[in-house]
Amino acid sequence: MATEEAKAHLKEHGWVIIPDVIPKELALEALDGLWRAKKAAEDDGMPSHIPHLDPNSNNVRIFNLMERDQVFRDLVCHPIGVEMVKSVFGENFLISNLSANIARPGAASMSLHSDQSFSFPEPWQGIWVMNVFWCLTDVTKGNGATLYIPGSNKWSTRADIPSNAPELLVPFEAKAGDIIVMDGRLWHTSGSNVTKDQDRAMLFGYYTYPMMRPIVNWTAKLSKELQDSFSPELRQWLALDIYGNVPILGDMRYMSDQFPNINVKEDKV
Ligand SMILES: O=C(O)CCC(=O)C(=O)O
Repeated sequence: MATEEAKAHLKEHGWVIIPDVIPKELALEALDGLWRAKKAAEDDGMPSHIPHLDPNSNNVRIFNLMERDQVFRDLVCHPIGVEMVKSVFGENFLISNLSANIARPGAASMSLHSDQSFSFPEPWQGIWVMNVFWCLTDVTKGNGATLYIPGSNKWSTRADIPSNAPELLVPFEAKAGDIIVMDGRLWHTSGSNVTKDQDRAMLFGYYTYPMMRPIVNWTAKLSKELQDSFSPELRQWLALDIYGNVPILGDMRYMSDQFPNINVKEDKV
């Protein structure tokens, strides 16, 4: 179970690191799965270097992990990650994407961004995006830890980004098996891997408030056989059923219950 302190830290600072969520052996198993997924993606003709994201191919990007291995489906549904997401969104949310970045020696920073700014127009007055980053290796400043700007979860428009933003970046250092939970408004970038021989691998679960259309159209992407194997809960989190966007904010009581003291006269027909 996640602690109340972790939830309060996330709410105030826009991030929290929760240590030892999974054993290191499982992190290693997921890392092996990532390399298998990279090979499978290449066999499907999908590149692992995305030039508009990363300056060079030492950042290895792997997408569509929901379909690749049970270990990834287990991690994106992990009770502690889900509990943290629910602590912000409430009971309803969607899984929007599940991808990974292995920063190999020589990897360099992508853009400074907040994940919410990619998919939601400003002003960002609420939290509509959440990330759970799974550390599959130890993550250090030297091997390319994600860099973030403290306090940037309070910025609501691009005009709030100071001109010296890169000088304000600090690394999220963590161990294999830890998770870093981030509010989608926190501005961050990938760090440079300046080591000679250490890979830094992270898996990214991207969750949204249920009004947002997922980045991946899971209905189109995942095989019918795989979809049919999912629990009702996972089907709901992937918006696989008929209603992807269930209204949850309104007051749907009958008007007579909403305004019990008002006697509305019915017109005679
Ligand atoms: O690899 C990282 O450290 C961060 C990646 C990231 O922020 C992204 O892909 O949006």
